[in-house]
Amino acid sequence: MLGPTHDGDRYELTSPTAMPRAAGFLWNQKMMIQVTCRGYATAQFMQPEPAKYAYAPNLEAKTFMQPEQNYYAHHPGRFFYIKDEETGELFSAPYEPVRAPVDRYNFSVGKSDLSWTIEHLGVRVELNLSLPVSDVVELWSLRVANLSGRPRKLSVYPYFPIGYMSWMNQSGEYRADLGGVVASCVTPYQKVADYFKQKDFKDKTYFLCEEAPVAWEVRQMAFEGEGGLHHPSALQDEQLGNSDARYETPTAVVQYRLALAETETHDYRFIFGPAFDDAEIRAVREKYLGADAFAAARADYARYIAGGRGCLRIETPDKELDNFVNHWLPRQVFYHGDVNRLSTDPQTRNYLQDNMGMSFIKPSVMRSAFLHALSQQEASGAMPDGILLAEGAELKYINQVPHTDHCVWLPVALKVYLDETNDYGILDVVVAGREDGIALTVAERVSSAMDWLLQTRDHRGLSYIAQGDWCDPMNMVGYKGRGVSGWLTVATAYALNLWAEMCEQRGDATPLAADANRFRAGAKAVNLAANEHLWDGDWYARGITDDDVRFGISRDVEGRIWLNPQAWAILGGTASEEQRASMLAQVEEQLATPYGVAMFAPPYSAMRDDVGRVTQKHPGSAENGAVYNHAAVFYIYSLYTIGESDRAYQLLRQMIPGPSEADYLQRGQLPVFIPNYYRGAYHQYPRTAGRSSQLFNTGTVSWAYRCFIEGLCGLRGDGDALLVRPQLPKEWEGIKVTREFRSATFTVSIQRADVEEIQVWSEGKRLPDGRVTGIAAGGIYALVVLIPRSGSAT
Ligand code: CEZ
Repeated sequence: MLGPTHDGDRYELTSPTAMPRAAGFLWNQKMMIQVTCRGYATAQFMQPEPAKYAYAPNLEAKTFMQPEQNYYAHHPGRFFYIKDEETGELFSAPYEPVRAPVDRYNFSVGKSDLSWTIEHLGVRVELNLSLPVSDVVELWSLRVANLSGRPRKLSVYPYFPIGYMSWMNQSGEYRADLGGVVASCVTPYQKVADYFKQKDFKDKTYFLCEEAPVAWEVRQMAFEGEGGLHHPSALQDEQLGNSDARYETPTAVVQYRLALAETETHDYRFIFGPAFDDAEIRAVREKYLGADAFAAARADYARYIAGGRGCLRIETPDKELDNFVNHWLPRQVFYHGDVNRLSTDPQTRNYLQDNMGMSFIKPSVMRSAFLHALSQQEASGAMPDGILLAEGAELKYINQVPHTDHCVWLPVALKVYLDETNDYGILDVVVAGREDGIALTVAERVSSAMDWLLQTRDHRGLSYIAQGDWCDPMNMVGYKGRGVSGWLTVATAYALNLWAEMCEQRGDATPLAADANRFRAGAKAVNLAANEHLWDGDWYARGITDDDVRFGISRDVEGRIWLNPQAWAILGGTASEEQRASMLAQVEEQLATPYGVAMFAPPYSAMRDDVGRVTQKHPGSAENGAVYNHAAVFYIYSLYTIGESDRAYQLLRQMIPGPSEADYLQRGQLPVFIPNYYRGAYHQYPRTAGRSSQLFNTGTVSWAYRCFIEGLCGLRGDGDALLVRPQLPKEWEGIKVTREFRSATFTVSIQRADVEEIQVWSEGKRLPDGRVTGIAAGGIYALVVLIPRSGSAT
């Protein structure tokens, strides 16, 4: 049903029904498209806000990308009907809208293209979608092959629904001069000011054909008639009706009448996308619509994606894991750092963590993102809820709700960057404030953010939550101004310690030495407060409400134990070894599922108005007790920091769908990305537990990649050295790793041996403390690492 190609850089699904929402996605810096195995598609482009060129059949709300999207017959998609002209039989590729059970089906997800092969009625249909590097254009190729050994007469109809473009003005027609269907609209608005903002929008959608069709249909209603999408009336006639759409829902269907000799094949190419005017459409056609141009654009795009290949290749006993880590995980990290979730105002914590991942892929991108974020710091030291990326961009949606955690992510992201690059010079870079023009160094700005965290605490020393922390929808714990976050309190300790550590790296003689002392002391005080007010006997509480009610504690029937406070109490140095032991046991007992560790349990079944909107989400979905991978990966990372290698690895592996067929079916997702969540509520709703959200926007991936690099493989930068400290799960005898680090290449063989402690060998010499120093750019280093046989390394 599902498997990798020989080198794992593609995944192939051979059933259109087993995992109906399974999808792949492609992007460039201007657009993103997600296409399901059955042909439904969601595409967006930036102008500069996310916009569509293929719409739903009714007015769509503008919102962030949603999890668990529903697909329905009229959902936007890219489809190809094939009709046998001699018998009238019909099927469609990839599978929708006809849903004919086909003889052979293959959906193949690559890193820079998606393709399908469908065989039915003695005909093979091959589809391929790719993108160019820098334009908003879908490049579609279609090959129709005769397999039947006799001459055939077919009609071939690409069907690209355009949908409800606008309630003000929409139309469409076939344009012989441009060689395809062009639909036009006016993006609806009411305020005069919006006219000026929108007048340069790309309000045309084109579907262009390399080869002129014999007929077309541009009016959706005329196409479907009484037959519906399963059996459109227009396809029952010999030829499409050549109609247009005049304030009617436009569509793009064209017809080719194809006579194929016994073994003949025929190739078609199409392009689909938005444009401002005819001139742009003509130019795009000129540039892309031809065999050579397609081939060149695909090769360029493949190179572009390969530019995000990351810094790690592993060979472990688990081949499916290797595929994921070597191909798909860095690709998803790259996607996040490359386009910031196609938002012009990414949430500050997302922006920082998504770019943190770029430290492993293109560190210069992280560097400039970090400076850009700091330029939007407020005079108080606070970080805003979102970082504006485009001229005229505004804080929208969740960014209009005050969250108090954004400063925490500065040292967290910076640490990864500095470990990877040793670019401590960044701390002296002067950043002018966007609003006030005040010039401060990076170090001064991070220190002022840390001071803000220290100040924004209550009389007990706990961090205020306002209307949310990392958990966006936890909006009513502190909306009256008193409630505090248990997670943010311990996360503050972690942030302060991290920053103190970075300051200490600069040496005692620098002005940062004083900051280091202040923040170390601050972290201590925060931890004392956390232990006094939040420790509940076996784990840390999630917070204390405006009305002084502690929650996330053993007395709670719902929302009893939350993962984040435990994970970050480990990171922040809040928990003693004894406390850690009881937390870990409780997490295992109360939060473990076969699909990963839940964010909290039990999920809420009804509104709790001193916690907020999170409790109103469906139990087990999203933040209401799903296996929310971002929270899970914080925990995994924390486990690696305390040498809990087996626990860490087990959870990390559970984050990736498969490799058993049963697991794939339950998750319903291909192992080509990590989704933001898998359904939780494992005990309440086992039928849906494990189901993927299919949403590939998630802060999880930069941390997951980090866990593989620095945790599992134990290859982390530390000052001018590479620190080698692998943490293999106990069932592994050894692995091989290639790690690119500071422009050098390390090939590392990690093996179990009769040793007491980890030994790192290079050119026959044992390296003290497992540190490789004197790394030369361009150098190739072969390391042999011996790790103790009994359980995990110390
Ligand atoms: O958004 C994510 C945020 O992008 O939720 C995380 C948060 O840390 C990320 O920064 C946890 O809350 O508003 C909502 O209810 C949404 O559900 C968001 O919380 C959520 C969406 O899934 C978007 O990805």
